[in-house]
Amino acid sequence: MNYQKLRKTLLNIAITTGLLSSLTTNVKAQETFSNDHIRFNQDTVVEFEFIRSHGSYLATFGIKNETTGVETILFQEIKPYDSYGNPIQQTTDPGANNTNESIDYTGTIGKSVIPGDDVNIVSYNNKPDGSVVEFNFEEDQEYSFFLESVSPTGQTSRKLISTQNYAQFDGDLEGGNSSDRYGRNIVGSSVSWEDGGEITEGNDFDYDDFVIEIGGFLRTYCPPIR
Ligand SMILES: [Ca+2]
Ligand SMILES: [Ca+2]
Ligand SMILES: [Ca+2]
Repeated sequence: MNYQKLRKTLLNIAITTGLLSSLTTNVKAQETFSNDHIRFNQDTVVEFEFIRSHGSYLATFGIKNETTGVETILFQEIKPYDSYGNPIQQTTDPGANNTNESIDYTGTIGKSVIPGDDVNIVSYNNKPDGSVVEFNFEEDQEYSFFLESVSPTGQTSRKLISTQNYAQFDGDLEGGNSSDRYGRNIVGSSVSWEDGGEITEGNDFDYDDFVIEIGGFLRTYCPPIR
């Protein structure tokens, strides 16, 4: 059984590859998870939760396996923001981190943001459908995150990589509850992005343009009931 508080999972894949004897033993993955490197020393499934986006461009967030070159989309916008097409002027707040607020080109799951086509969706009763997906990091491979953003006209397109200063990492993959540098409560690791801004405005480094939370707790198994 899994604990109810298990909101996000860091699961040793050995459990699902037939090593049943390991069910009662937690084998802790050694991971590096930062701007510099994303790497695990064993195959590890990690859950990603989309929190909110606040950029006026159409965003796509994913992972690149730097060893193989394979890219996987985790979440993508299907329109630039929730109220796109609504003639009411957006309230913006340049330079302010608006992650918990509903101004500044808000994007939410199911309205303008959906999971990638090739990822498993993880269902939670208290989470919107599609807001949590899982990804299997292969052992000893180097990964990076990317954020693509395209202007509504398609004229401007850019792709940012998490090894640049456009991504902020806060919290800890297995750290449970904590807060990010803006004082927002987070679970696990939070990665928040500056998307480069509109071509006329440029960067405002508000780091709310695309925000996800990753991991949270090590999955713990109870011994089988006899
Ligand atoms: Ca957007
Ligand atoms: Ca903002
Ligand atoms: Ca921004």
